[in-house]
Amino acid sequence: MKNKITSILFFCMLLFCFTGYTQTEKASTALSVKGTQLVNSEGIPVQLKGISTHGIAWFPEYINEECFKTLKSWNVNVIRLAMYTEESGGYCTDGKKEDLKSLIKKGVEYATKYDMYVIIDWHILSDGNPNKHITEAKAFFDEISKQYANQSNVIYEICNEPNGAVSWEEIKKYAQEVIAVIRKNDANNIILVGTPNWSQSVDQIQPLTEFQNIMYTLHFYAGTHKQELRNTMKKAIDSGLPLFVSEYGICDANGNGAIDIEQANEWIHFMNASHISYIMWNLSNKAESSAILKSNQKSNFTTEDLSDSGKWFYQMMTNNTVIPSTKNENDRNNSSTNDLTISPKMVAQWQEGDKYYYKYQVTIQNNSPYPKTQWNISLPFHTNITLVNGWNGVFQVNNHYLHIRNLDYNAFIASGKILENIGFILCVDKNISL
Ligand code: IDC
Repeated sequence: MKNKITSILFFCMLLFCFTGYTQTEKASTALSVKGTQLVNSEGIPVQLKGISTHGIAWFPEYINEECFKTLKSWNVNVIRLAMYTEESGGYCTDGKKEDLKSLIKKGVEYATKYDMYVIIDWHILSDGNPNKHITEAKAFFDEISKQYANQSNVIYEICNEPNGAVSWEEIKKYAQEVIAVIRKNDANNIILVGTPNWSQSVDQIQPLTEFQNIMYTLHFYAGTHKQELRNTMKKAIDSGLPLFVSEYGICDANGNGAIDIEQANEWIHFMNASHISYIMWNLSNKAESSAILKSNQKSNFTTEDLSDSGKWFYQMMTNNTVIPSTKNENDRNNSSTNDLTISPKMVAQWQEGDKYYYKYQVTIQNNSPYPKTQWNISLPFHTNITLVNGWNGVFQVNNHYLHIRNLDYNAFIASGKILENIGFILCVDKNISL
């Protein structure tokens, strides 16, 4: 009986794993918050993973369509548009408001075109207390939320990182006023609220119970923030707070210094286990270790264009170490999995000795207007897996991922067509802890 329950549980976890699979998550799906979890319109948990721009006033050049397309091909499903409010070029200081808003408009347009979520980030930093520019914030979010009320892929982040002596009570007061303005125009889209101490003190939150679809942000930099902050985060989640990591880096909190891969991976492991969304800082080639680029390339990046943070990010997002060559349009169509809908389905399960076995069938649909002449897909599981058998593909297991690529006879998928009959059997230890 216990075994049966465990195997049903495992079955559910695998299903959950696939249904929450980010590559098939459509940005057109309206999100909402259920308990601590971000869910899609069918109530299925969703994890957003992506990258934040640097300040759009300083690095506007990365808001270009080809760049967003490139990021989408890395499995990015959310882009954060960071608009500083107070620093030089800031929205509330000497920034050109119309130029900044038109960059946001372009960013939302490109993200939408490539079916990604997009966060409009009111990036307070040196201003410390969000109330300092509350009048401008209300006017800005009034205009923006009127514009995007019917676009379910838009998320509003109303104060990046409150800091200094600002308390949760002061942030809450700010949030209540700004959210009330947004909610008059847009009843549903997700709103992210920053927390005290550079969005780390999630233990101080008294939730904004009068509004729906609110999440609270936690930010970390793996070189500085470690197990202690993860413990704080875990406690907050356990107490029922919906958290969203709208900014993290894998270097020091000053955005520079050595990167800490071990801590970075600890964080990713923890956030995946808790189904928390996370967005890396930053999409630029500034000479600082948090920037993911080191060349002047503005899209179609190669491995050589990436900084160490960028290489880690690409590998974390795609499970590949090297970016496939995009020499010509034809190659690009063939190497990206963007346009493929991958549908794995468990068709049988059984137990033998101390192992559980699961048989899957996979279909791959080509949604692009072009034929695919090769394909390469990755399926994530919640635990390390062992492959027992596989057919109609070349299979490779890497920890909890199963990679499958075409054989010669099924490399070709015409536009709009579905490839069937790919399948595999995997097994896991029955003492597996999920
Ligand atoms: C940093 C940028 C740096 C810029 C500075 C402005 O990386 O190039 O000069 O802001 O003050 C944050 C902030 C984010 C910071 C980042 C790194 O949200 O704006 O960016 N960081 O310091 N919180 C923790 C770290």
